[in-house]
Amino acid sequence: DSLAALAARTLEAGTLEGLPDRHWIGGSWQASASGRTMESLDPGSGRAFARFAAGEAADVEAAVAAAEAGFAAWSATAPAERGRVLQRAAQLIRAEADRLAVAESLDCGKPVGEAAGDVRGAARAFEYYAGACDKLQGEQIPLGRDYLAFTTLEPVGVTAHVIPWNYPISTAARGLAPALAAGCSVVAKPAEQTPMTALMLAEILQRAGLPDGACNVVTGTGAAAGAPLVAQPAVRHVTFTGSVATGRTVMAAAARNIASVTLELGGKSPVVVLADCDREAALEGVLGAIWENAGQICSAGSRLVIERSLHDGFLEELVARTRRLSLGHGLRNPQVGPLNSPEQLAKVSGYVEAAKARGCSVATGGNATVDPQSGLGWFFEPTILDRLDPADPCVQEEIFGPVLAVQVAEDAEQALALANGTAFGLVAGIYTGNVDRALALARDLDAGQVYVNEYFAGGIETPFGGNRLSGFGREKGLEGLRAYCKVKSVTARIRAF
Ligand code: TXE
Repeated sequence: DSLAALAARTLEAGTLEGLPDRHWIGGSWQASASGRTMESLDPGSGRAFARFAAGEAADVEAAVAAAEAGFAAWSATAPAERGRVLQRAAQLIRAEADRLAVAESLDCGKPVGEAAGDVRGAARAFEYYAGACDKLQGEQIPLGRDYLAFTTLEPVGVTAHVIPWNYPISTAARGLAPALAAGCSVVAKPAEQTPMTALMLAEILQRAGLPDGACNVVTGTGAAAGAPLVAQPAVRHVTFTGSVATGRTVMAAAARNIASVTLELGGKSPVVVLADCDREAALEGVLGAIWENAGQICSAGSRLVIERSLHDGFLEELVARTRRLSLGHGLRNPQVGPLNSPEQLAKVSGYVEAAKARGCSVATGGNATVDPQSGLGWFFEPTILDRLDPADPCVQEEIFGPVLAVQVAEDAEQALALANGTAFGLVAGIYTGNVDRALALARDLDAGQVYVNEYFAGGIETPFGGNRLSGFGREKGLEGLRAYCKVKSVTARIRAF
């Protein structure tokens, strides 16, 4: 098919023609004020495939100024017309899906089939929020006959979106679509490892009819471009997805301007598998929860919490299926691609080497590796660490790679305690055939979202976000619009005439 053909041509050429190489500011491509550029690296080979602008404070200031002008135009656009623009954006994303997916795979390393799914999800985000533009209604508040009181929802203004490298187009879309739906303008700062699809999306939005400046994208490092962006006084809301450490810095910067923030930080999400589950569904669920995007997912099911009576046979089968996973360059569409960067590979290796040194049981995998076809790239074998202690660093800390930590529970009650036993609270999965246990666990698990009998169930319609160190605020769903709206209440006295 056309996606496979484009992926094969791109793999052969080592790059994709016509990739963006500058910032998108005020409706056009702009070089950095400094003239500096950076290299984009292909994680499957380690080779540079493109250059892009290395943004700094001057570029950020230009983008925020453009966003202020863009806000005036976009917030004055009739809601139904805003909806049409976002709907056209969804159509254009679908029309250009193959190219977006190949660019995403090349930039991130992820299997091109997964990237195609991310692109479909991005189109769906614009479609979903397109329908919300003309439904952002306030309320009428009863104060009796002599008053008329109502609320209006106003866009908060210029919003900043700091995007990580693991799901670049998905994260951009799930932030930009609701912000634009609410009438806000946006400045996005994609991760320096993966700037391509956010830039492509900005140009698509322009073609869909977005006014100049309503969407801007500045590329560059977190320190040089991200930090000045989140510190801009004109930025009224910051949506950040990334590490806990950077989340703290971003929140502190926003606090100086009393700007609001949405923080979607890391996780160490448990998949609780009870003895009464549908074993096949649980096996597939656990596999997908950790091997998708090579485990580089904030909501990865990176811990398997399993009842002892099921453990031995389940693990044996899990290991067998894990060993059968294909590994390779993302553009060949394997089941598992490379890690995104040498830094990420070093982080994952560090955790697993330390676990080995502590004497942890490695049920499968455990080593850094390369693309079997080219001998290149930043790969790590899908790894299962069995019967870990609840205090083990591989249970407590986000590894962000293809490493599954297994914890054994005596019963459902202990499974709940183990599942809740980290500082994170992003996602939890449950596999059980017992309705009471499913509902009790769904109630008691400390997580922003719970999946019952299908990990990653749901979509743009279902709110997503974390508790505790996983952050706060909710993206996706109608909840995801709240961050971009400010409520005004108007109370009028009606005097006799
Ligand atoms: O994250 P950072 P990194 C976790 C994961 C990973 C670790 C480190 O465990 O191993 O974080 O990854 C921008 N002001 N997650 O170093 O620093 C940066 O340019 C403003 C989980 O890549 O958080 C990028 O665009 N912005 C996660 C974005 O922040 C700054 C996804 C994320 O980078 C900045 C990614 C600053 N001072 C990593 N410093 C998830 N929740 O899904 C950096 N940035």
